[in-house]
Amino acid sequence: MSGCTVAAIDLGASSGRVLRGTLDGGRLAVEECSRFPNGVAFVRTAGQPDLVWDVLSLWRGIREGLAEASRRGPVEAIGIDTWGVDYGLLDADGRLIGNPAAYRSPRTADAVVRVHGLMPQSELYGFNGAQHQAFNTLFQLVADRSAAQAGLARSALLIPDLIAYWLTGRRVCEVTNASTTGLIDPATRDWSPELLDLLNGSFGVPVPDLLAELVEPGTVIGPMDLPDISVRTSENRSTPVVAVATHDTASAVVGVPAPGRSGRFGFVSSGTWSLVGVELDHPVKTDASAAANFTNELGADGTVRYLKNIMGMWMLQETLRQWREEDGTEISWPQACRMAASAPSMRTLIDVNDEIFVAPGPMTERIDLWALRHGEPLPQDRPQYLRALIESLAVAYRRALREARELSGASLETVNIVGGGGQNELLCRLTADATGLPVVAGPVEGTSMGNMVVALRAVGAIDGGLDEMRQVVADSTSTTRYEPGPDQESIWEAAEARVFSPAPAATA
Ligand code: ADP
Ligand code: LRH
Repeated sequence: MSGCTVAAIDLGASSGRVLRGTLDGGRLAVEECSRFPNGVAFVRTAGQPDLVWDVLSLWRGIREGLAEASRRGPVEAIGIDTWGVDYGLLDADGRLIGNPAAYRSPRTADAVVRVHGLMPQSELYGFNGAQHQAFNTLFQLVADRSAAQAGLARSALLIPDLIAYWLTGRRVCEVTNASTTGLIDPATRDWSPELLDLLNGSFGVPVPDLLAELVEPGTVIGPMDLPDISVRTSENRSTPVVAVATHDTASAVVGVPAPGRSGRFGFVSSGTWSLVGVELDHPVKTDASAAANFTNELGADGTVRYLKNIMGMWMLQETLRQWREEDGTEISWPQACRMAASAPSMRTLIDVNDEIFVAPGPMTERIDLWALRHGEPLPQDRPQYLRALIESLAVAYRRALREARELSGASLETVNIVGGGGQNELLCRLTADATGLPVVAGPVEGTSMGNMVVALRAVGAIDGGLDEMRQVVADSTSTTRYEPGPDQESIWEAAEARVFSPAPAATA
């Protein structure tokens, strides 16, 4: 085959994939080489009663996927992207100490109190511009400090950097993902000295020694170096691993098919989470931004992803799992969307970002609890639960995009939805109505395409910046456009008020 082929390792919270992407005549053709399940695992062995990632099973899936990618032909570069914030600890010999904890583990509650006791969120925000989330790496490192393993740990590698280390033997810390740690100053794109001092001085976490050298997206880490799996370039060299925009959201934003429109599209990276925001060329660290809990994560090519985490498809995933486990009902995604579409609109609305929805486990009781506490009617059947979740997501998107505009001054022409959630037609349509903006859905593979175009540029197959990379994505995929319906503003304004300023409810 002609053209230039790269492989993307894309680990999402619900599944992992290895894909090949071939750039030929300006178009990128993507093929899946392997897909393997992912999810947080409860580990109840003595000494580790916590939520962890089964990283060795992911590693097995990656190895099989790379072997398959290589069987199909030469590969000029490999890029890795995964979810943010989590890390593996390595000992002095570079061996992984235990399974990496998963961000849904509640183990950081005490660490949050202790950190905020020394430096309140408003002051932290002045340094890191990061939204408060109890799972930010900063709090996880404090929570891990007294664990026996922390005494052994010599190195902490975020998940994509851990995979890159296993593939190449080299340790780096790619900056887009590092920006999810809560330890980066988004203005300098470097570690915040004040926050490293806080971790080291007040909590004895041995930073910066634990942290690897920061690198920007596009940096070649090194050739793949595994004894038993060989992936080779067309010149028969061992394929280089490139630090792409290794935070999955950063790759997803590179993969938004809106060339030439940076700062004029709002994005929803829609998967297990919905990451909702705008792309800027500078961080916003005002008090109002801190109060709205917006984050300044770093993007490729010097950009800032100014966004808010919204609970996303997680609640739907867990609800479908609950029903499957309760009575064996298997509901596919298209079925779930049809069920929700058949239910009455605006019946039950909830704040999807309430902390009660973070932990794994049955959701319907928690939805009922929220509804009871806030004077919303309880859903009566399964379609009504699904409708409540999808409509409530649209309300949350509306609010986040309005805040993003107001706080950053961005003026938006479209909302671009990339990722698996872009296939949810009901949610796309409701988002157009709720925001009053046209929604452009696609590509589903935005994250892996964003991963691939940065790798392709690193090996010289694409020239230019974000516009050129986005042009490749735009030329290689079809998107679906949803126009907002007429006269929707007052309906959605009322919906937003119901969720975010509810009237006092009867006590449950
Ligand atoms: P992650 O990277 O977090 O694992 P993905 O980008 O793979 O997430 O998206 C997974 C989500 O995509 C699912 O939770 C589901 O909500 C949505 N999805 C997948 N397939 C469909 C479909 N056919 N119709 C509607 N939604 C879908
Ligand atoms: C989405 C994501 C998100 C993080 C969360 C931990 O997959 O990377 O951006 O906040 O996972």
